[in-house]
Amino acid sequence: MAHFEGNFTHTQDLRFAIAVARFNDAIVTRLLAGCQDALKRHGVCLEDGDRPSQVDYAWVPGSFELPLVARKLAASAQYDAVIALGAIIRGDTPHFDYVAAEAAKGLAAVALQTGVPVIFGVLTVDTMQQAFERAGVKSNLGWSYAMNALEMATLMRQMR
Ligand code: INI
Repeated sequence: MAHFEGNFTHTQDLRFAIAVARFNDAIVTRLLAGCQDALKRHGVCLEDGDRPSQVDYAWVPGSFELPLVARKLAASAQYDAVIALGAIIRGDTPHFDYVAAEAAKGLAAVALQTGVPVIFGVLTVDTMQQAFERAGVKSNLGWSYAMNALEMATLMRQMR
């Protein structure tokens, strides 16, 4: 009987790409900091030093652009998982709905097309306050996105 389950301990050989949307930068940089903190505390090397960095970054203007860049990263076959970070905050126009729908659909499609886990690290909230609460003022979902990436990356390695 096969039993596949990801873990948070066998992390030393993993490679991650983080695609970061600059829009709502005050929120996204906090998500990124939470994400990096969780990766680092689970043994992932972030900076070139004694060990080569296990994480690369790609910056895009907004969440709408995340799927294209996530696909490029995932298709490169260099990464065990891609983490896409963004923050979409509802305004007075329907713009939110278009951006949020395309980001969600696009990132899901990338994972299915490439077979590489893509973590949906895009906050979709009604207000800036809700965004800050989820980006470090209360909890930091960036941390959870990193844990999701670790779990999926180690799971996929087991299933090879
Ligand atoms: N991009 C975001 O990441 N969050 C938003 O809240 C947002 N809003 O509300 O407009 C947003 N728009 C920019 C969009 O992602 C593209 O960068 C832009 O439309 C150019 O393609």
